[in-house]
Amino acid sequence: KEQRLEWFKDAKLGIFIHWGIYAVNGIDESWSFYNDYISYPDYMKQLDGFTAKNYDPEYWAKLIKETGAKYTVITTKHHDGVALWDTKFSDLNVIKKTKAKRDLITPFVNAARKENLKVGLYYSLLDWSNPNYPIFTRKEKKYENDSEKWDAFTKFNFGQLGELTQFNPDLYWFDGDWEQSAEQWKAKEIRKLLLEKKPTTIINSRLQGYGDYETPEQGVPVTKPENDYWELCMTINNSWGYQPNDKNYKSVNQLIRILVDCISMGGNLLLDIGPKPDGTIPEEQVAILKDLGRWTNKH
Ligand code: JFZ
Repeated sequence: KEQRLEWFKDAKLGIFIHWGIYAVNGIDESWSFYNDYISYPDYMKQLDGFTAKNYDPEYWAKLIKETGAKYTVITTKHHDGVALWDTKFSDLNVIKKTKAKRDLITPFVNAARKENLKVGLYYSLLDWSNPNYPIFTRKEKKYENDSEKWDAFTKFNFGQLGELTQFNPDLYWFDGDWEQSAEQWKAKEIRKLLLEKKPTTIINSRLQGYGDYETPEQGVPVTKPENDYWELCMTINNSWGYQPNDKNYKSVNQLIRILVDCISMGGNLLLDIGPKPDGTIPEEQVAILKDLGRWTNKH
């Protein structure tokens, strides 16, 4: 058994947070413009409505702690390329482009640590907004076979990842790896960089084979996954981000059943919530998390 994965093996429950400008219109995170549901300029107009005015990271951390979760993972940048921390590698960040005007990741990391939670950072490897990234939408490519542009993009990714290492996260949750190969992402080098900075950090599976644990899809796996370390990630309703029209919340009984099924096969549940653009957590989600906590704290 690997020492660095020990806390993860025992964690059982984690809380995932998808927070981004997509919460302003309450539409699909990034995919809405990729799939042409909304134009790119209209998607980016959501920057104006993202205020983080009532963002209370201490409250978030306390609420997460109350669920009985041992770790939490927050989106630092989704496929839309909008960074929630003060990155110097792109102006497309909430400090420069939204009324939030401040780094939203640092206070969350600090608050979570204060509650003794392990902290994970979600980072999308692909960035549909970046001019040096080849793919724009389902229908539109920015370029094909341009190694200079791709090199520039790789430098950009390594630059941003270097910044994320400064948060000293316990876990990296990569996403969007499917659009390129391990060689193109330099997945091996990414892993090396992150472990050099922090030998105990762990990496999810979406790094083209260079991760530490398995992430079964959609639902509870029918049989125990082969990897000793695994995590099921799941939405609290049917959306990753905040979508006010999606009232399809899972019941607490359902969630407890899913959690117990994961635990019985040695895995964790990473349950996702979607805060509003002002930083408040929708009341339905707060109620579910608290109810869940009442159960986990008894068992
Ligand atoms: C990805 C994202 O595209 C999505 O927007 C969200 O952030 C989610 C957590 O991750 O979507 C995926 C990618 C891979 C799987 C499921 C959803 N998968 O392998 O099951």
